[in-house]
Amino acid sequence: MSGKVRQKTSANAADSSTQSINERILKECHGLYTDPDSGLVKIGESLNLSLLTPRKKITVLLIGNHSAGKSSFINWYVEEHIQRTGVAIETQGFTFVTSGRKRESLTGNATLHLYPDFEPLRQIEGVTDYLTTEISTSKQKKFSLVTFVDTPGLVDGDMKYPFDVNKSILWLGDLADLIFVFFDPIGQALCKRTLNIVEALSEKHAERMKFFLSKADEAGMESDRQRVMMQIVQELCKRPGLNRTGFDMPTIYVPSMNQKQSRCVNQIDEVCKEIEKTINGTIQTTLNSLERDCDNIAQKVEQTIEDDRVTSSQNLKSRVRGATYGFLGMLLPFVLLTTFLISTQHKALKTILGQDLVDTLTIYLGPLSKAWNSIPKDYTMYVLAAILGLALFMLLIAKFVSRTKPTMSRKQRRSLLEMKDYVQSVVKTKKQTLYSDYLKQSVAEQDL
Ligand SMILES: Nc1nc2c(ncn2[C@@H]2O[C@H](COP(=O)(O)OP(=O)(O)O)[C@@H](O)[C@H]2O)c(=O)[nH]1
Ligand SMILES: [Mg+2]
Repeated sequence: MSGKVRQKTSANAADSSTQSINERILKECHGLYTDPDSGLVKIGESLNLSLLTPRKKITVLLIGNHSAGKSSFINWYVEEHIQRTGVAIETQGFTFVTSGRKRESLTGNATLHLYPDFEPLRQIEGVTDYLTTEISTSKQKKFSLVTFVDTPGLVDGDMKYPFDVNKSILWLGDLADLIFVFFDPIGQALCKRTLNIVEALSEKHAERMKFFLSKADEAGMESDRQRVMMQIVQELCKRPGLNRTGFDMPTIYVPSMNQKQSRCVNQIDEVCKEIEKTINGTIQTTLNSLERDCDNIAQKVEQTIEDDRVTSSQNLKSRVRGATYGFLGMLLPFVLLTTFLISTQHKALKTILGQDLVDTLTIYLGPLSKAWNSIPKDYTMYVLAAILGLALFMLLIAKFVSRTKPTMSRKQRRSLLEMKDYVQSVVKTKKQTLYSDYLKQSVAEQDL
């Protein structure tokens, strides 16, 4: 007996330790993205890369008819009476059930602050007033890694919801990692509204959806249960949007509610397994995305530096070209003016340049200055103006071709390289450690 107890305790200890490893992995990954100084999101922004921050928990959306046992399931999972059960349809809204440091209830506004991803829900009129968050301190099962979203019970008929339920659920479905559909044998198991929503959701998220026959203990004898299942599956198969080859539908019930002592098989553990599977999948995806994002950042840094190098060399070419045109633009009027002055034997020239220089220039520029004499006197002004115009034009070209593009400062380049170094060494090493922690733990789990 004592052996059994010890075995159980050690299993529990292993469970809580693995839970904390997974929790830690997701938290640390989240931290690597959101750190205000060196977070990957911030680094990404500076490189024009938009990176998605991984979530710390998975989101499980529960949908089903009114009274299908959704809230009771959450209470069973969390092992705390958080959600009121058997509630009237009119008062039902959406409840986020999550773990935290203290028991607390949040209003719609606070909920949207806590879950910024869900902020667009505000656009659906009236929803905010029907949103709440229940924070529980429970650490049961994998609750510390799960956020349940309990939805209003669905019914057919004239029931008026104070907001657009269908739209809200479809919208929540986009953000959920898992969508559990509860069909119960007694209630309106085949409520049209539920089937419509299920069909619409499965068009986009078929692989995330899992169906369960809830409150299976109330289904009566095995034959009755089979009939109910058949009916549900038949209804589902009628829906073209739900083109699945088969419907796996474990039968579940909250053990403590089995008042009639039904001997029906309870596959409620399947639900827990689905949750665990999704958590493990999320951890792997998160770590893989972390690696990919690091590679993308490093690549982008290299690309940016290469682009900058190309720009720098283009800038250098532009400068050389600009200087050449500029030099020509300056030289042309100087040469021509000098030749002109030489040709006119201007005195000022001698005073400015001195006799020797004028003599040298006369030797070199003599032939050109002779050209001036062939121009009729009346036209010299025009020719001069044209030459000056040409020179001005050259200077304009010089200005135009010497335009440069901005390049990085040395400091900027250094900080880029630091980023690359950071993601390639620090973050990747961290990722490696987290991955091996995860694998060690999951292999150990299988050994148990
Ligand atoms: N026998 C039995 N009753 C259940 C089970 N789950 C819930 N109920 C009862 O069914 C009623 C509706 O449950 P609730 O969780 O509020 O359903 P919801 O509307 O889907 O949230 C409540 O009176 C529960 O006590 C179950 O597994 N077995
Ligand atoms: Mg409920």
